[in-house]
Amino acid sequence: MRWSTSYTILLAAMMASGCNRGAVSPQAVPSPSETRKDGLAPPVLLEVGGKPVVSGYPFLGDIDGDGLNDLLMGGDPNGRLLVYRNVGTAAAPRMSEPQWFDEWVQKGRVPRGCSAGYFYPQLMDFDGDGRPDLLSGSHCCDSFGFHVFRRADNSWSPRTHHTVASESKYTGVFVHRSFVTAADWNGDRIPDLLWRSGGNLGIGVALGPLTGHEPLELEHEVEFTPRPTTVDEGVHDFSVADWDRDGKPDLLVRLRLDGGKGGIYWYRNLGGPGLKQLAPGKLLLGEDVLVGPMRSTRSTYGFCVGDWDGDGWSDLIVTRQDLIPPGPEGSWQGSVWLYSRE
Ligand SMILES: [Ca+2]
Ligand SMILES: [Ca+2]
Ligand SMILES: [Ca+2]
Ligand SMILES: [Ca+2]
Repeated sequence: MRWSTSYTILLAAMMASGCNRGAVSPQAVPSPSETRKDGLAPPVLLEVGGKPVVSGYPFLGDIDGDGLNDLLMGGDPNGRLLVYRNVGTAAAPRMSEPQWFDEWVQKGRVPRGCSAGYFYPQLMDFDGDGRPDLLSGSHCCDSFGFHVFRRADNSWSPRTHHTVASESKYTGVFVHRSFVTAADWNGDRIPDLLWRSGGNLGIGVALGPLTGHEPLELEHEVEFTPRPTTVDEGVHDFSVADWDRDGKPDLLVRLRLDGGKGGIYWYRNLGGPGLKQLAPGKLLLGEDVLVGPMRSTRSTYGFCVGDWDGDGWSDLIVTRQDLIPPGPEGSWQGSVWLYSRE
């Protein structure tokens, strides 16, 4: 891997870019004559240079400001983030060999606690300047913390640590690593913090502006149905994207329901403001591909929503692991799958 060359290219791309709208860009609403794409095509294994993409916690967004979505992959046990830059086009993405984010950004790893600090990348505007920042959840001894790399003009600021109030109304009892993203929940165009809340049963909200005061108070909650209600159920991760291209952001949640069932649900925005009125969830990708019973030989552990092929419709990227061969001799092998819209 040619770090120095890649680094130079990356910096050049950053210097050339102005305001990076990245993953938060609004999508054009399709014209009535345009074919709707409400289904998912059969999954395709994502590979780079003939090798499978490293499997982990994915995010699709423009990290280098060249206007093309790049693939970010967290989940490394040393808290590192892999970046696959799109060196092709929007319609025909071609990902580069991966680079470690911490090779070119100070404090670019999620620190370790009493266990691994996994990077859960979310490229969303945190500070309200219109440019996406890079957010990540914490390690599991830091249950009320999360991390932010703010996007400066042409570079990324070193990681900063932030906290939510442990006694907030919707923090709840939380004893594991955190998951966060940012989006405008109340419709005032200021980013709010969305927090996988206590017991993983819901999504708490801290109202923005999110900078200049801490800990952040989780005084609201995203209302969505179905949602977990028992300790056997839970929210894994979630994303905000305009899935149906009606100009209104929607909520997508990967969750576990009813003793192992679950999947990725789409909660359509009924008209806002923000994310306050959501239709009952529609299952996009079910349990057969996602979480199985305890002895399952396949499980999913991450997803993201983004337009992989530049057709204006958000696609799903899902990471999973399979026990190969099935049985006690097997080992878990991760893979990354693209579900395009059709
Ligand atoms: Ca890019
Ligand atoms: Ca920002
Ligand atoms: Ca929508
Ligand atoms: Ca697409």
